[in-house]
Amino acid sequence: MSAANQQPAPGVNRQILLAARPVGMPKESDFKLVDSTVPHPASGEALVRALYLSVDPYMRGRIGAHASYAKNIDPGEVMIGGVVGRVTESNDPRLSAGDVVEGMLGWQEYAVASAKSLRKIDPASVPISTALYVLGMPGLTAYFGLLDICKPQPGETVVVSAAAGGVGSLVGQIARIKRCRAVGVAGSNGKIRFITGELGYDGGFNYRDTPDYHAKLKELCPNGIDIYFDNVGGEITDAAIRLLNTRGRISVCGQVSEYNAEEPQMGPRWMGQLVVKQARAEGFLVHQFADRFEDGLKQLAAWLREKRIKYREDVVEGLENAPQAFIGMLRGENIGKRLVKVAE
Ligand code: NAP
Ligand code: FER
Repeated sequence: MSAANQQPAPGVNRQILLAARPVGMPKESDFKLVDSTVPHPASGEALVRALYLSVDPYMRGRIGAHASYAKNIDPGEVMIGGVVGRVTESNDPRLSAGDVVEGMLGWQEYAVASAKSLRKIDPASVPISTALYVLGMPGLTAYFGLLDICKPQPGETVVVSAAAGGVGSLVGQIARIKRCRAVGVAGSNGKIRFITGELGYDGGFNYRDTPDYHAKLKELCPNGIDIYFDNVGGEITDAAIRLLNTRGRISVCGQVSEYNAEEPQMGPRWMGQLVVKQARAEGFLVHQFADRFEDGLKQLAAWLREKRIKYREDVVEGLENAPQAFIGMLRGENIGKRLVKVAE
């Protein structure tokens, strides 16, 4: 059902709630679409009508049973998530009706939020959806996760997993801007064509039809791996670590291959590789760089303007299709950043 152009009934706020904590891969029945009433902004707040919402892997952690880096969503609560929307009513001098803003407003058509928690977007200078991608959380993740954690040097080889997804698409391009060789791992031949043909990755392979990841990476990285940007964990990571060069760096951005696992996954114990290679693996959360987001966004916007960064959005239409869009992203359906278009 496509409802992107459908006007909501006046006063009705359609919302998607978590219905049940998923076990393993989430199912559509773990979510519930409900009608609620449109809230009113109090002093210092604005009412925002959602235009795009983002579905991201971190949400799997937030709806799960285990404690994460932030409070989990309980069944009955509105799904969290980043949204770009239009202010329809404001009770704060910083915002006016008609302004386009980005904020953590959740999977719903309308939300109130404090004006200070909303970031104003200039729709004249960039497509508004970029606030959820290149010029938003995933862009900043690629930027700081590669540049700060790994400090790439010209001529180095950078391997990226989930290379055709939102973050991974950008990491390879930033590596190329820093004059590194970029090699990507992704889950289909179409994804490999996308990263090598359109994004400028130097090489890549489809892990779903490659029997020996280590042999393939060795072929694609004849000088070894200096930087591994890890989005997935599991066997791809095991193979990359074996090829790490002395003083190699691993940016542990995510472990999406494990997000639906009910039990901890056991793999080869590779910590010894860090010893003998005098290498470093460092995890990060993008918000640890919040005080430098403005610098990151300025640089990403410049690269976008100069067409040194290309991006693809994978847009699903209709709020009611957000659960399916989210589940499909976890399954690897998306090429580029998956978004949901809620309204024109
Ligand atoms: P994304 O890459 O656009 O989408 C997730 C991708 O994961 C899918 O397209 C799929 O691509 C891949 N995947 C799913 N199951 C997999 C498996 N078993 N093995 C290998 N690949 C699998 O998502 P994103 O938003 O850009 O996020 C990418 C990573 O960054 C995630 O790990 C996320 O948690 C992390 N992240 C971290 C931070 C932070 O602050 N640390 C912030 C944002 C994102 P394939 O077809 O290639 O399998
Ligand atoms: C954040 C820190 C990390 C955040 C998202 C993430 C939405 C994502 C983590 C992951 O995908 O593992 O503040 O805000």
